[in-house]
Amino acid sequence: MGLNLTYKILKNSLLSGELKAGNEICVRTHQTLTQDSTGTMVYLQLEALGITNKKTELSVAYIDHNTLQAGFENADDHEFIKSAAMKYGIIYSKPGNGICHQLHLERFAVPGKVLIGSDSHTPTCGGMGMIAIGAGGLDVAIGIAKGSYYMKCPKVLNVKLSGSLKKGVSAKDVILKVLEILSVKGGVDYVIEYSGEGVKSLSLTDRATITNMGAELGATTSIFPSDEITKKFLVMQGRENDYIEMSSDGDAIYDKVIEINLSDIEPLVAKPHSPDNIEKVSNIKNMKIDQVAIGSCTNSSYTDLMKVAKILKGKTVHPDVSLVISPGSSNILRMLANNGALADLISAGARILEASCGPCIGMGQAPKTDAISLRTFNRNFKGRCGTKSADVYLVSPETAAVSALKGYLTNPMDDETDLNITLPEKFDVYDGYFIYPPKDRTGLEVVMGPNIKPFPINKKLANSTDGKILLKTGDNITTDDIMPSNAKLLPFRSNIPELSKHCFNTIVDDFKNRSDINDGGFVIGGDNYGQGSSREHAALVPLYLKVRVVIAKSFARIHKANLINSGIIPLEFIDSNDYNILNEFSNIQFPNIKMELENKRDITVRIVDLNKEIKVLFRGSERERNMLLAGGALNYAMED
Ligand code: MIC
Ligand code: SF4
Repeated sequence: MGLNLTYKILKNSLLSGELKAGNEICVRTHQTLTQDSTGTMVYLQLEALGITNKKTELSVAYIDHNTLQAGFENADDHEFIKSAAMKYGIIYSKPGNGICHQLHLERFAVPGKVLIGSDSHTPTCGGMGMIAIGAGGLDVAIGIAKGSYYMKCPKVLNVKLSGSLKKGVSAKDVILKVLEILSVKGGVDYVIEYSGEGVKSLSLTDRATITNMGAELGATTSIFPSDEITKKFLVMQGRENDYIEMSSDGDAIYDKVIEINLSDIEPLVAKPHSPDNIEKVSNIKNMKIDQVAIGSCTNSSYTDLMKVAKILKGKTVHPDVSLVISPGSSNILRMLANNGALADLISAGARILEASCGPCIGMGQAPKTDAISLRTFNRNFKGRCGTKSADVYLVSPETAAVSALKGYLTNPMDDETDLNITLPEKFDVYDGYFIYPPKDRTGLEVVMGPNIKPFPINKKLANSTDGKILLKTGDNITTDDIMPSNAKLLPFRSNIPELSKHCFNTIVDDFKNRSDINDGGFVIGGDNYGQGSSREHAALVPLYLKVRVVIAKSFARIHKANLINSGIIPLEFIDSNDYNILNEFSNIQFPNIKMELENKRDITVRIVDLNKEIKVLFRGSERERNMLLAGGALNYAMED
């Protein structure tokens, strides 16, 4: 029987374990990427691991999130990351060069290889036919140090595409369609593999838009075959030698198949406050908008921005709308400048930001109170834009641009502009923003400013533990809820004590206080607890606040790995009705937690106030159990 593309690459990269869905496997990490908001932790952890050299073929440290330098903190972080990159043989991408995923796709992604990145949208490079997985910082640090990555062998869901997109409909609408079908948890434990005739009608950056936002499905990653279109993109980037053709075998088997005819898709929108809350643009009438933001790792390619420039050319943005545009890379921005498209954008009244994440992570451009903001981004979680009362709608660049002109959410299918974009034969590549490590790196030391504080490390697991339930949450809690991120907080990504004052602040304002009074305790969650970002701060900060266990109905993949890495035990309900009897501020006890975990038994929870016992369970590998017993991944790695 034939292999699908996912298993072909995993097989070629397998270091240990059996390729069987659900098993733990260890794969070779050919490449890693970090960005600055998670990167400081990665390099602090590399320091703690005491290595001297990276074990990957290529590692890149990007600066793209914390580029607003309102104080010394972000600049200190950049300097620290640069010095660590030079010390360990890692390429450093200066601020202003662009968004890590867009840059990696343009300059480094190689079909058939494995990339691990400390950012949940690392799957963007799956558009290039590589296995590209988002992971917590410590897993990436270990990936750099050892050249390997442990993961749960995924199931593979095949999305078979036929037809081609109608004018005004774009790749963003395709992934919004997939989100409508599968929901924010429909991809959990799967790699989403695209195939079929329809694939040929999608450009490389269209494919990257789709794999990028596969993160919102909870998927391990998403992947497209590497074909003539991939080759054309690599030739354009002057990287034709990186091309190899890769696709699934004709008789490949999949765990699940869904079919989508691209010709049936209409422009779609994800309504507040979840990327799977999908509606047709044509069904929302008379929705006045205040802000339009175009960019992010989902939709900031040359083609996307050229389409926007064509729509805006010779017209003026509606007087009540603020339009901001952040290009994906410095090369894209320079090409727009050289071909006149940048002038078209500015003449229409757009505000041009530097090539970075910008408003996507609340780094400026927070909209006004109660605003309606249309964004070409990938997440519209409440408060993420920096304004709690704002409603964010996720749309394609075409929908965003026509709506910015009209002042209302508008269907781009009604716009007459010719949206055919001819790609240049050669990208205008300038690599000067990349700083390469010197050949002789002896004696290089890292530079740490005063904002860089040590990160918390857990202790070996005790025989028993007890205390209060500090918080009980509902379903689909995001890492933005657990550890919010915005222009005020991002400067403290290397300062856990400072961040801890804001833990769970989108849900309650006094979590730190609750924890301080009770000397830590426990958190109860619903389904898909910890979806969204890869930020391990959502585990490190609770660790600092002495959260010992989280019990949930189910966990999102990266967050669960981050909890285990920090030695916080993620437990799942056996009977989901038990969720209803655990109340905020109840006292609970885990009388035999160590012995039960060691012996793979169900874990006993005694609810003191009700004088009742329930059983919960730990779902994880032997290695993960041992990590929890050791008090987290670092302690475990040191024991090794
Ligand atoms: C995000 O989109 O939420 C981020 C910011 O890129 C995060 C990383 C982080 O929190 O630093 C992600 O997606 O992993
Ligand atoms: Fe940056 Fe936004 Fe992409 Fe995260 S989702 S990497 S914040 S552009």
